[in-house]
Amino acid sequence: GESDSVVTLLDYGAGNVRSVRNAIRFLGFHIKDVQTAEDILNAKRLIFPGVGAFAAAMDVLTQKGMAEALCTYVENDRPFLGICLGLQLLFESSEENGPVKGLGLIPGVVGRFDSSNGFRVPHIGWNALHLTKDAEILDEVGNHHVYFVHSYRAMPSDDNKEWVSSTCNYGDNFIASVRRGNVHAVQFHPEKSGDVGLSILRRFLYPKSSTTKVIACLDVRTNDKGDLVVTKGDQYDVREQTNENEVRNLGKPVDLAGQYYKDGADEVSFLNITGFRAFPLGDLPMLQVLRCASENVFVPLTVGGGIRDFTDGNGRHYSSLEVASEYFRSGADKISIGSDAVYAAEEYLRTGVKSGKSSLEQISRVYGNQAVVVSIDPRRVYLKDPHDVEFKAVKISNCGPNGEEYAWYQCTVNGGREGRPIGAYELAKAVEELGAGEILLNCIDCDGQGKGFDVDLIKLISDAVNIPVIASSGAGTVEHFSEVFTKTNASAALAAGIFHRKEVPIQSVKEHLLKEGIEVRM
Ligand code: 1PR
Repeated sequence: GESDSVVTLLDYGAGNVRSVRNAIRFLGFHIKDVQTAEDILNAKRLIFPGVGAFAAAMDVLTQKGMAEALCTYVENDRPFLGICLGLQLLFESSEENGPVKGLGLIPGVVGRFDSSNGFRVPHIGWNALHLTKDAEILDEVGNHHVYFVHSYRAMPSDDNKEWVSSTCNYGDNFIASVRRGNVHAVQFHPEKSGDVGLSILRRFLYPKSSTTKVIACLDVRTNDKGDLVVTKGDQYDVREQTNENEVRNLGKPVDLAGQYYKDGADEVSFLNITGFRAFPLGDLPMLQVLRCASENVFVPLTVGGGIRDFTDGNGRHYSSLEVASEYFRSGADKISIGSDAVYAAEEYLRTGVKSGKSSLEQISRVYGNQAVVVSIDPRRVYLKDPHDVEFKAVKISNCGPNGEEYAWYQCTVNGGREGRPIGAYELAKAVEELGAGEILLNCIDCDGQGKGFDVDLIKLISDAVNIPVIASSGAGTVEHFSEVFTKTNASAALAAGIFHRKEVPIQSVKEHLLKEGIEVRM
């Protein structure tokens, strides 16, 4: 829509931002200038070209109430690009005419270059970046140089290292860019750094064109002998249709995860599918699996299952934050919450108030939105008339068994065992409000069928929220992957059975997507 090509620009009139405006327009976007603090909070994506002096900038921002709005916007992990002073202002303070307090979002003090080491100050000119972590928007920089004009800089430290995405050497190794989730800032001027600079702006503005992701998912649970195995549901039923009726066993979690990493999976997910019964911290094998897997898997690892407040047999209470912290300490980059998020969303929709107590809110507040995925387990409920229910219903591509042309998607808890009075649409929007950074969108009807994703469901949800949606359930051929990326706004596609059953290697999926013109990481 129109809002997709609008960029909100925070220009507090202290210097030249014409070149930033020209670059944004050159890339095909319209500019909406920030007039009030509200404009910041309502921005779909915000570029903040800090120009002029630190103190003057903070004065203007504070006077206009924009400093607080900027903090809220950044803390909500909304798409943000700070440029030059726009990076420095995120820190605690600056020595420039200082000390002057900054926005205080990143630990550290901005200080003047030390010219005694023969490096002239200001640092004016082209220089190389040393990437320290995946900065996404810097992917095309490689060894190209970018253009710097500054006398002050922030230095990497233990307190801010989770933010630093690149450094640059000019007498000392200062911070050249930071990134956390959707929040980016660069010390250099991309609008003055030639094509590579424009590529940085383009990657920020067109995040969707940044690569789609193919995720391998391992549903794990203990089998009847007590071994933790990789299993796979057939519409969530993991037991073989044999008279032993044993839990399907598709392999060892650590070995398979390592294999999928080697096969090119962009992410690996573990779902502890009986987590709702067994207590994960008691369930040490899951943590052990995670510790071992994370030694050989160097793409983001997500773990879900059983993340909620818990009281064990001796009455010892564990908060969901403690459970999640244990998973993070054991090597998870993200955790996913299923059942507990349904209850939190129901509560929020009932009261309209964010209690701040749900596992989703607690964990995203401490670890950032980008560390929390909400996994939705919906089942399709066919309708003759969309107004038969109070929940969002859609016209479906394939009629129901009695010719129904509509359906709503009822959420379930406890691994699909219990239906709840809330639809996937309502849940997705509620959990986005409550701080979820991503949605893992399963579909019980399609799970394990190999007949394709539920494109109607995925389109409904990926159009309803601004956070990334991972399509899941039903992948059976490489065409199913290109179909879901062309027909919906899913950012990733997750599959299990097709990989566990060794029907289609991950590489073949990616080669097919590339052939279809869909950008993937090869
Ligand atoms: O409710 O917070 O303890 O989380 C439980 C988690 O375990 C949820 O993410 C839920 O989706 C998952 N889960 C629970 N029971 C099952 C089951 O199968 N009995 N897995 C289960 C659901 C979803 C994907 C699956 C895709 C792709 N499976 O993991 O792999 O549907 O499958 P396919 O490509 O083979 O079609 P909580």
